[in-house]
Amino acid sequence: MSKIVDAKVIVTAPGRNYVTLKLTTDDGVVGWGDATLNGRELAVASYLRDHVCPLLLGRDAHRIEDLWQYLYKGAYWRRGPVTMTAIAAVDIALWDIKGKIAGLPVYQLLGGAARDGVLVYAHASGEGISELLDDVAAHLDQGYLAVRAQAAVPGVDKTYGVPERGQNVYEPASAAVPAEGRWDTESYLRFAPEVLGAVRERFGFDFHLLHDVHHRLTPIEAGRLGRDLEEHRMFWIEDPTPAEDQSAFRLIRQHTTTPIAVGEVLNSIWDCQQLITERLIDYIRTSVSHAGGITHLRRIFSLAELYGVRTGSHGAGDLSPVSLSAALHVDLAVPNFGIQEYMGHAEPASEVFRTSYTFSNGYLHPGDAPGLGVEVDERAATAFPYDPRYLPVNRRRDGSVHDW
Ligand code: GCO
Ligand code: MG
Repeated sequence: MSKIVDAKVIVTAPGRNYVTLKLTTDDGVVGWGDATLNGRELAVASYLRDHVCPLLLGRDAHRIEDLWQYLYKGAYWRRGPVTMTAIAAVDIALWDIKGKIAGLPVYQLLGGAARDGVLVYAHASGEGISELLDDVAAHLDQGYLAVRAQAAVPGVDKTYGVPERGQNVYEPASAAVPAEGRWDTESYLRFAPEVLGAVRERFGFDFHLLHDVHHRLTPIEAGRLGRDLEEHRMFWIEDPTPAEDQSAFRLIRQHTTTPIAVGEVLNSIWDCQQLITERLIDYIRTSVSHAGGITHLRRIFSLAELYGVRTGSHGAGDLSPVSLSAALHVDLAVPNFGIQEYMGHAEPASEVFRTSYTFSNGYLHPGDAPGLGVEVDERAATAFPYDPRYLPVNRRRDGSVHDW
């Protein structure tokens, strides 16, 4: 038995806000978990501090499955991003502890490496097509084998996926309320095939090309986009329609063979049950930190395996390096791995999070340090106090709210 004797929540903003859970056992082992939920950080911090941390003290850190069931079923209120992010943070920290006690990297506890490295895709973007092409070229030069391409839609201010120059975040600087942008579906539907076609024309087909629609379309619009992109041989289009309407994907499927990826806003196996069991998607993108941790993510991925759906975990910069590392351990071990998103983290994140994953020739490897291989510098963290920030809100030309 390794008793949990301390549970602490750390909120820090080195480049952006991150919520980190620190669990300590009576034998002095420390485990780290990511509890960051972009734009709702303090809700998860409170859920942990006020309702979860006190329940952990005195319990055996080795009983990961039992603690997962206890926090999930014991709360009575189920699923949802806040609850599942909090449970994930505990779960990830417990796997970190188990690995450290065993003296093994977490992927070894999950069955060992099923591949030599984790194929990742990078983010390329531009205000216009030529700027995007330069960015794609830069990523291919760095050795990436898969690139996501996003460009600003003409006539639409603030397109998703196009950060301010030189920045690595998709949200505006600190603000007490979210910025509001305009959205126009018709402009986007005309522009997207042109942009992705320009990328293929310039760089050919010898790398994987991805695109994130970010929940903006109706099913029939998504079907049309997928069909228009077929000649560009996309690796996937992501979140073509809002993910919660699972049966909508049937309609998209009837119209296109472009592969579909969904799941970054889903939090449990039940949220994607229909998508997977009816084979409505090709890649499931649930993240380790928003879908109940390593324990629950593995369950989702196992269900997906049964139906031929591959994994494509969310890995945006608003998931902390603890999350990315946990994802890499899972990616290395699961049989139906597809690809891993890798956006990197805006500095000065590396002053707080010391990581051991490495990038080489388009692949990441989590490293062989015991546990997850990420350590958090608590002293450095205190220099970066919480900084309120929000994802933007989208409005259509008539002023009504559209999905961001
Ligand atoms: C992605 C995502 C992100 C989300 C962000 C929200 O595919 O990486 O869509 O960019 O918008 O994680 O917090
Ligand atoms: Mg996305």
